Amino acid sequence: SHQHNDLKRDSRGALIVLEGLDRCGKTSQCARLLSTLEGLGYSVESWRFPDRTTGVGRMISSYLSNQSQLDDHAIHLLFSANRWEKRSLMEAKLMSGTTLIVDRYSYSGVAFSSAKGLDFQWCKAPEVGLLAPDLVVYLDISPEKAAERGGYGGERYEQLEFQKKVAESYKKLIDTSWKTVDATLPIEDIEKHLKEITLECIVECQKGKSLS
Ligand code: T5A
Ligand code: NA
Repeated sequence: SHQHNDLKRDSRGALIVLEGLDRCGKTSQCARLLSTLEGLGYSVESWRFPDRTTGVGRMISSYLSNQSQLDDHAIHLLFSANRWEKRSLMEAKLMSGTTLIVDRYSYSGVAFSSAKGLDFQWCKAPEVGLLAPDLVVYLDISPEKAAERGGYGGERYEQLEFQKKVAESYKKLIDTSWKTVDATLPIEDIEKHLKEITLECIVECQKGKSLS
């Protein structure tokens, strides 16, 4: 019917973010969630930050792989700029009805930089004005357990002592709106849980919750 078409056109996609320590399983779960939602007929895309494909992203990638050195503040602002350069495209996708599953977002920016000792509020400031997620899922794993997974690959932050500090920073960021999932469960169990909570969120957004 006419009304049905209007509803469809007006409904927007959901901005869903997965966060956690290195090796918590975000990338595996994003891929599974993408195919699950596609299978259900949803318009959905999988994104990740850092997006290493842009000019800024290449600077970040070079830093993470220890091929370049940067002041802690400078790299923090590059991570943030990497989100800002994608903001308008993200907004357009969401408004056109596409759900975005995002592997890391502003919270990673704040958690990792503040774990180096940078001021917490200073770290948050450049993120103000980016799109607010409709759902943040924290894949919860201890730094010790994460370190056992497939071995760290040697990127800059993949060290147990540093990851312990990142875990502490995340504890300061988590609020009641986040959903925490035990990341040590079998992959299939986490997948099932994520499917349930993301579907709930997508339905809410389709009902017309405005994008903040
Ligand atoms: N960063 C990022 C900042 O400092 N500031 C920022 O603003 C942003 C956005 C790069 C680094 O940049 C930092 C954070 C990072 O240190 P990245 O490229 O996203 O970020 O790298 P990671 O997030 O660290 O990606 P990883 O590949 O290390 O971890 P994932 O994606 O969490 O984990 P995944 O899915 O690849 O799984 C890791 C291993 O565990 C196994 C998998 O098979 C794999 O071997 N696994 C499980 N094993 C048992 N049980 C389960 N449930 C499992 N799930 C996965
Ligand atoms: Na990593």
